[in-house]
Amino acid sequence: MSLVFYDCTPAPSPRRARILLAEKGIEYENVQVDLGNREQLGEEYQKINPFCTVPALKLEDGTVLTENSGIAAFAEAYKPDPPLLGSTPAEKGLVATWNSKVEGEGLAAIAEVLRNSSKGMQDRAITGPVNYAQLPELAERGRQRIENFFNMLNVRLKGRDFIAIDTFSVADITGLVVLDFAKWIKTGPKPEHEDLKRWYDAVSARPSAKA
Ligand SMILES: N[C@@H](CCC(=O)N[C@@H](CS)C(=O)NCC(=O)O)C(=O)O
Repeated sequence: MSLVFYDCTPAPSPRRARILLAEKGIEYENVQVDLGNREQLGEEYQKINPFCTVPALKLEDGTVLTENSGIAAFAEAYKPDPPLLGSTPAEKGLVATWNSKVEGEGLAAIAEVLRNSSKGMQDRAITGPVNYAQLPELAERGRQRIENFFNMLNVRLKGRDFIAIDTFSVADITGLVVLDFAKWIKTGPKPEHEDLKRWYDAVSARPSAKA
């Protein structure tokens, strides 16, 4: 039995895992879950992932991993090269720190905007089996947060090729997905964010970015 990856190609969260698996050269069977038709909330998919989200990765022994962090931890142990979570203790700490920052301040801010403002997500402000109403103020706040995030990341990237450490890591994967996801809410780096744009052009050119 091979690995089975539950995916929805246009969505940002499964793309994070696809890029990571591509960097590692890990192969899998791809199963699409139609988020547009709310297939993630259906009985069949809930049997696989009761949290109703993608990505999910089913391992050869039937274990299902339902979080990007878990998929990354599995992949690093399953195929250690190239390391994407850092090699030394300090590197591992830095990668976890920056990945969490990019996820919490970048990805979450954009999701806050989209989920609290788009018509198609009216009762879906938070993922999962329970419906939550939109809070328009969170959408407004998310827009402020993402602009501050771009400023912060531009400062971090001054004189650096990668976000967390001296080599490409999962923090760069999350960052790349955040910048592309920002296009969904029609924002992105400003002309003055030269370091952020230099880094974005370089990571976007990696073959895995197409995964
Ligand atoms: N913590 C999860 C979050 C996954 C997530 O939020 N996925 C979104 C797609 S980007 C989803 O499944 N949405 C389903 C929904 O909106 O109901 C991870 O990153 O692994």
